[in-house]
Amino acid sequence: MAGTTAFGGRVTIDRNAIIDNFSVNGVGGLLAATDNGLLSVVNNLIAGNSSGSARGAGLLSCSGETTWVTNNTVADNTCPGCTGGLEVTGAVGANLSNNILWGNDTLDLMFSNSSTRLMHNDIGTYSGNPHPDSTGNLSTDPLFLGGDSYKLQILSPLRDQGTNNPAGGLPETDLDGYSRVQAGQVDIGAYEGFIVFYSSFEDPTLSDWSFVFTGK
Ligand SMILES: [Ca+2]
Repeated sequence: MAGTTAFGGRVTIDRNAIIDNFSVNGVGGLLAATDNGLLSVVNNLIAGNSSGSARGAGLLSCSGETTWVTNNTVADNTCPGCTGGLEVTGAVGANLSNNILWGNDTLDLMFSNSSTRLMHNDIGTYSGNPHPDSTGNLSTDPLFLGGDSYKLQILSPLRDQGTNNPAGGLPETDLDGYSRVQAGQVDIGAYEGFIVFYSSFEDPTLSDWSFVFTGK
């Protein structure tokens, strides 16, 4: 999917892969804003986007009802000389839950509203003062599968570390359409991992990766 722009009213950005876009003067990935409705950004992969002068991953601006940013993976976006990650701005504090913001240029996340709630995210670096209710956040290598995949390795520290009760509720599926909440607790990021079967049930160290499936 190409870079996305949405404005006004209720805005829902749900289950998109926004990958490898470039803008000279605008944001690289996603630009979404509203001044009179709900802004909901759920289950998206925003990766490898680049901007020459704005934000690599994108900009979310909410001055309407509220903003839910839930179970997204925002990684490896760039912007030479500015923020490669995601900027969240606007008059209403956003609720960011279960997101990965990792490996972006300079800053992974920036926000200015001190009502912004950070709940169970994995964030490399950020700028801003979150709401004191913020809890459960990590700052650790997600252990992506690698190559073109931003799914989690089976031993990722982000497995089962999300909140099952984020603001706005959990989506029913992950980005691939698989049911959310495997193993009783939601994973952080756009993909919910699960194990189809092990190559050897007696070997929990999973030495044989060729028979281990994660997500798909
Ligand atoms: Ca899980």
